[in-house]
Amino acid sequence: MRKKIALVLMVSGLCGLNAFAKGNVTDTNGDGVFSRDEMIAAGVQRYEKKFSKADVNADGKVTLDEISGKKLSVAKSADQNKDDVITREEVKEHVTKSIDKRLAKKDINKDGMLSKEERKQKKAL
Ligand SMILES: [Ca+2]
Ligand SMILES: [Ca+2]
Ligand SMILES: [Ca+2]
Repeated sequence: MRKKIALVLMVSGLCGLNAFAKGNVTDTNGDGVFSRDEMIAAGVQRYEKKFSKADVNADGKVTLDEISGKKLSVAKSADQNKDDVITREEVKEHVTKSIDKRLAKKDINKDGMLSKEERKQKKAL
C-alpha cells in the first residue's frame, strides 16, 4: 500500500498535475478535450501498473528476465537505449513519444490537444 502511494506521488509530481483524483480518467479537468499532458499522465499511469508488477525485485528497473513470458513486446519497445533494462525514465519517454505520434496524426488544428471530434477520426490525414 505504501508503495502505491509513493508511486502516485511520483507520477503526479512528474507531470505537475493532480491527475489522479479521478482515477484513470485521461480528461482530468472534464472539458472533453485531452491535452498532451493529460494523455501522457494517463499513459504513464497505465505503464506504471505494468512496470511495478514486472519489477520483481523492486529496484526501479525492469530487466528482460523479470518480464520473461510476459508482454515482452510492450516492454521492449519502451527500452529506448536497447540495453535490455527498462527504467521509469524510459517508460515516460516511450509514452511521450507515442502520444506525440498520436497527436501528429490526430491533432487537426495543431493546438496540442485532442478534442472529441479529433479523437473520433479513425484515420486522420
Ligand atoms: Ca527489477
Ligand atoms: Ca534501457
Ligand atoms: Ca486539436
